[in-house]
This record gives sequence, structure tokens and C-alpha cells, in this order.
Amino acid sequence: MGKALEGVRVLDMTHVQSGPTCTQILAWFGADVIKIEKPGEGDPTRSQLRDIPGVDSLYFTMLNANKRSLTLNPKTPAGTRIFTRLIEECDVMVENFAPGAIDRMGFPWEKIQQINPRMIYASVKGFGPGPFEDCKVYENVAQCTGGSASTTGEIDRVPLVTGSQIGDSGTGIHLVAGILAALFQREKSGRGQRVTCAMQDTVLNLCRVKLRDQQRLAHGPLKEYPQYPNGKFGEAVPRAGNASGGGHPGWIVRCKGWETDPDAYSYVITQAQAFPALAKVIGHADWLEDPQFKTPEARLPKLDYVFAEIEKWTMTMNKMEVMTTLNKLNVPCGPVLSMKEIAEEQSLRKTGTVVEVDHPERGKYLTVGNPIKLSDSSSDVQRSPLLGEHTIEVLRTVLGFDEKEIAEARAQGAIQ
Ligand code: CAO
Repeated sequence: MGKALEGVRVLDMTHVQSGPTCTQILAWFGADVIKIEKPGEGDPTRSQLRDIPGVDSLYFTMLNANKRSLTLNPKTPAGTRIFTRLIEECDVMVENFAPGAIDRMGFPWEKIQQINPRMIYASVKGFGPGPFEDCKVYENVAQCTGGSASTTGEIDRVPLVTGSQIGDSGTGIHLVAGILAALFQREKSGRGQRVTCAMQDTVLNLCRVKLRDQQRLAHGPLKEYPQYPNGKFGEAVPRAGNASGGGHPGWIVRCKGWETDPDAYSYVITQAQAFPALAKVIGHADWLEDPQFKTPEARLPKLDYVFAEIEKWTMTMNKMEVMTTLNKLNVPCGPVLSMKEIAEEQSLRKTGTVVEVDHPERGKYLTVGNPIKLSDSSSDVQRSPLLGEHTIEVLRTVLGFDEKEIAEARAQGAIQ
């Protein structure tokens, strides 16, 4: 089977997480992704959070599958030449350095465009134009400034960041959408363009339901929030614990074994159309006749009680039994799965969402495969490259360099 992005070559100047997430997706779809890394050092994540001394960390290996690695310092004369040639040969360039870093390397957008007018130049930055545009940003800064932290957490407790990397990986995924749109437009216009994604913007995009609620606040209390009817609403959307962000109330309830197992919980949604079945199975057929509980609107002020009653029932069985029983009744629900359970889940292995990969230095490791499934484009996962593993190969086969040119670049420290 062919691959969707075969023939697309990517000049990958990314590091850490946000940029590498983007180029990993392009690589999964078959683009030739050439990752440029600083000679001698490489992407800083190669050595961050290392579990095995001297071996590329899982942080790196899980974000850089299916790529080639080329060491290059574009700030040397030979490096500038190689970089210019790479711009000529590539379709897409992706970077997520601090603002201005690529310009300081001597390659502002105008120059890149001049070298290759078909180039699509994609960047991740912490903020868009404005007061913070020059700031460096990591994941949790984006979660705080994009509205996620202020709306996440238990009621009346500190703001919380989430384990989902919505700032880094979230922005990388948004950037992929921009690059694919630009590639599509280039088919018609023949021209490349700039694609930029700010981490603050993408976190906000992912939290748009909370901006929705901010505006609803002007028209009265948010009735599906746990603060209603007892608590108070201030001027801004409050943290809502585990309340559902949608139109059907939901909550996390304890299941059998919760006293010792930190993940013995399930999320249960009281979807209006499935509520009669839910009420009956938990032993509350009476609610269906009772005007105090019959309608979703009537239940809103009593959600605490409703979920407490549901929990009495879920605590009599384990989270998988809750899932099986409620699924048969069409009640939307889900067990809180630990990472251990996910790593062992065979259905995820079968679909290629969790993949075991072999690495020459680390041996076998698990990674997340491509979650985007195309019916006519295969998406196998190849291990991440060693630092500079493809330097010579790329210089020879992509750029047509001979031995003398390679030796000269090496002598200047342009490559390793
Ligand atoms: N050869 C020589 N120099 C290189 C190089 C190479 N191959 N690759 C990078 N460098 C240099 C850059 O030119 C830059 O030098 P100058 O500052 O002198 O111009 C320097 O290395 C480091 O760049 P940086 O400022 O981006 O790196 P940092 O570790 O200080 O900051 C980060 C990291 C992530 C905070 C910053 O890059 C950033 O804000 N990026 C944008 C937002 C972003 O993507 N954040 C997500 C991070 S996690 O996914």
C-alpha cells in the first residue's frame, strides 16, 4: 500500500515535543522527514528523563519515529551552504525554536522564500503577535495562558494542569492541519506560504467550551456545574471537578476496589435518552415517575444526589463490569484506565495504536502509533534515528555531495 505523503520532503528543525509531534505525523504518512540536529548534542530530549544511561530517552524515541537524523550547524559556512541546499530540496520546513532563532541563523522567511518559493514554512511559537510574542514557552505555560488551567481542577482548589499535552502535542497536531492545507493550496497556486501556530491559541481552541460557558454566565448560573445550586459563581468560569463539558451531565464514580486501587473509577454520563435504563439498573425506577427526577431539567439541582446513588451501585462491581453492564443499556460510560492497563490492552496493539519497536541501543520499547487511520495509506512505525545516523546518506543522495565536500563540512564542524 502506498503512503499519503510519499514524495513530500520535510526539513525538520524541531526539538523537544511540539514540533516533533507534528513532523512525526508527517513521517507516519510517508513524508521523508530529515531532522536537523546540533552536532554533538542533538535534540535535548535525547538525554532528558533518561531511563537507561547513555541511550536515547523514551521522550525522544517516542516523538521521532520514522525520521532521518542529520547533524548540521547552519551557523558555519559549509553549514549555511548545506542548509540552503536543503531548503531547495524540501517542500516543508518545520521549526519550534524560540522566536527569532531561525532568523539569527541567517534564514528569515523572506530569504527562505527567495531560495524556494514553493517552500511551506511552519512554526510553533508560545504566543501569537502581541505583548508576549518574544517569550519562550513550555507545555504548562500554554495550559495556563490558554484557559485550560483556570478551568481544570477541583472546586475551590488550585488550578490544575492536565497530563494530556494539549500545549505541545496539541499544537503540533494543529500545525499538521496547516501544513496539509498549505500543501493542498500549493497544488493550485504553485506557491508556498508561512504556517504559524501559537500554543496559547491552540490550547484555547481545545478549551472553547469554556469560553462558551464564560458567555453563558452572563445569562445566569451554569446549571450543569457542581456549583449549582448551592455554590456561588464569580465573574469567570469556575473549575468544575469532573463535570462533563457537554450537554449531558457526567461524573467520575467509585467502583469496587477503590479503597486500594487508585484507578478503580468509571465515568458515567446521564445521557437523557439512556436515563430510564440507567435509573432502572441502579434500582431507581421510581425516578421515572417522580417529577423531581423525571426530566433532565428537574435533575440539574440534584446531580450530587443522582451521582451518589449511581455510585452506590457502581461500587458493587469492578469498573469493567460497570462498562459491560452499562454498555448493553446504551449508557455512555468508560473505565478510568491506568497507563499500565493501556500498555497491556490487546485491542490497541491490534489496531497499531500501541506499537512495540526495536531499537539498536535500547532494545524493545512501546510507543504510540498513528492514531489517524487512513484506508489507503499504511502507517507502520519505524524506530527513531540515532544522532546523525543519516548525515552522510542525506548529503550524498539528497544533496549530491561528494567525499571532498563532506570532508570539508566535517572539518568546519558543520556536520559531525
Ligand atoms: N546548530 C547550531 N545551533 C543551533 C542548532 C543547530 N543545529 N539548533 C538550534 N541551535 C541554536 C539556536 O540557533 C538557538 O541559538 P540562539 O538563541 O543563539 O539564536 C539555540 O540553539 C537554542 O534555541 P532555543 O532558544 O529555541 O532553545 P531553548 O532550549 O533555550 O528554549 C524552548 C526551548 C522550547 C523554550 C524554545 O525553543 C521555545 O520557546 N520554542 C517555541 C515554543 C515551543 O515550541 N515550545 C514547546 C517546547 S516543548 O515542545
